[in-house]
Amino acid sequence: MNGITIALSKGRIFEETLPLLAAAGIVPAENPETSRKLIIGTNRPDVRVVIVRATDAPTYVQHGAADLGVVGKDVLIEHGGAGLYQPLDLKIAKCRMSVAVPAGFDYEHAVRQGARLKIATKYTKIAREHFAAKGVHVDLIKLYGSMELAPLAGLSDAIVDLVSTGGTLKANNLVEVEHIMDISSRLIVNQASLKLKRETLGPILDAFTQAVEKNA
Ligand code: PRT
Ligand code: MG
Repeated sequence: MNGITIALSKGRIFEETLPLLAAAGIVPAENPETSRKLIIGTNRPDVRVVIVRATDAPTYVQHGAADLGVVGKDVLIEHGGAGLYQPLDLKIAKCRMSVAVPAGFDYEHAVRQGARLKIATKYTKIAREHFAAKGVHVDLIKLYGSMELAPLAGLSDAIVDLVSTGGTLKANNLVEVEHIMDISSRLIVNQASLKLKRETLGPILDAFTQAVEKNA
């Protein structure tokens, strides 16, 4: 296929990518929130969007099933980024990766004491590197969602999770005790597509770059 396939997850990434696509003259024909279609056409006959799980976007682009994708830095780090060209921080879907504990748990004290901490997270790579760099011994417990529940149910001492407004932590009586890194979404491009489809991809990448600069 000579056209361009763009991998997007529905929700905040789809919503926040729309203005960037518009800047490149691309308008999806349907909204994935209301349509059940997984392949969505656009106003351009040579451009389509595939709707993927957020964590699957790097896989689609890596294997060339999509030429372009938009993915959170969190997902990209956990995936590893092999075979992906990462030309641009889109500065959308911003949040931060943090350590959080139940209110009342003295995290600093536990760390100073050299306690072995149980950490529940979906982001095992980021968590492992963070605690290794601090020299803190941890047992990582891999979860796939609702990390906030883990310390409340007695599964872990702390969690490593994404925070944006802080509302979810607050509602569950958890407090942020450490900021690991700022997160935003990145454009990812299949390395072969970049060479073979340069004529079509080039102007799209340029339009994205200009739109991001304008938003800064
Ligand atoms: O939801 P699903 O299981 O389908 O997949 P997903 O969670 O991977 O996808 P999605 O669309 O929810 O997130 C896609 C990307 O958005 C993530 O990879 C992040 O890079 C980015 N992003 C930005 C966020 C948030 N902000 C965010 N707040 N992803 C998740 N959250 C969650 C967080 O995990 C926590 O449960 O929202 C909750 C906290 O929000 P606040 O506002 O209460 O602090
Ligand atoms: Mg989610």
